[in-house]
Amino acid sequence: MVVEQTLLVVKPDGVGRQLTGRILARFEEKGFQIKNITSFNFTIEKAQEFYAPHRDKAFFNDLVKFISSGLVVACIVEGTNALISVRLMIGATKSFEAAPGTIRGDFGIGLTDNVIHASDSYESFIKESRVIFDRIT
Ligand code: FUP
Repeated sequence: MVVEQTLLVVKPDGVGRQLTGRILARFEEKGFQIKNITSFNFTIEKAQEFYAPHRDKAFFNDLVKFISSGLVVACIVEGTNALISVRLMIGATKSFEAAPGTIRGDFGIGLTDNVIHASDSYESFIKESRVIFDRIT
C-alpha cells in the first residue's frame, strides 16, 4: 500500500456535458484527494505533446483535434494505490465496452470522446504533468 498521485483530465465531452462535478465526486467519495485542479483549452501543440506516445497511430490527429476542441478540467488525484485504482474507476478505453459502474461505462459510449483520461503509469503521470503544469507538482 503506497500513497500515489495520478493525473486526471475530464475531456471536452465530459466538461461540455457538465459532468465534471459528478465525475470528481466519485474520486472524493472513494477517498482520494483532488489537488491542483485547473481548467484550460489544449493548444494543438500541447495536445500533440500530451499524446506523443500515440503519434504514430492512425487516430492521432483525430485525438489531438478532439482534446483541443473545448475546455478540459485537469487535476492530480492522490491516495493509496491511486494509479491502478483510478484506472479501474475510469473503465475500458472504448466507453461502449466499459463496465457499468465505471465512469466511461456510466457516462458515455464514445471511443475518442470517452469522457476522461487518467495516467496509465507513474512514468506517464510524470510526462503528462510536465505538459499540463509545466512542472512536477
Ligand atoms: P486510455 O489509456 O484508456 O485512455 O486509452 P489509450 O491510451 O489506448 O488511448 C488514448 C486515447 O486514444 C483514448 F482516449 C481513446 C483514443 N483512441 C482512439 O481515438 N481511437 C482508437 O482506436 C484508440 C484509442
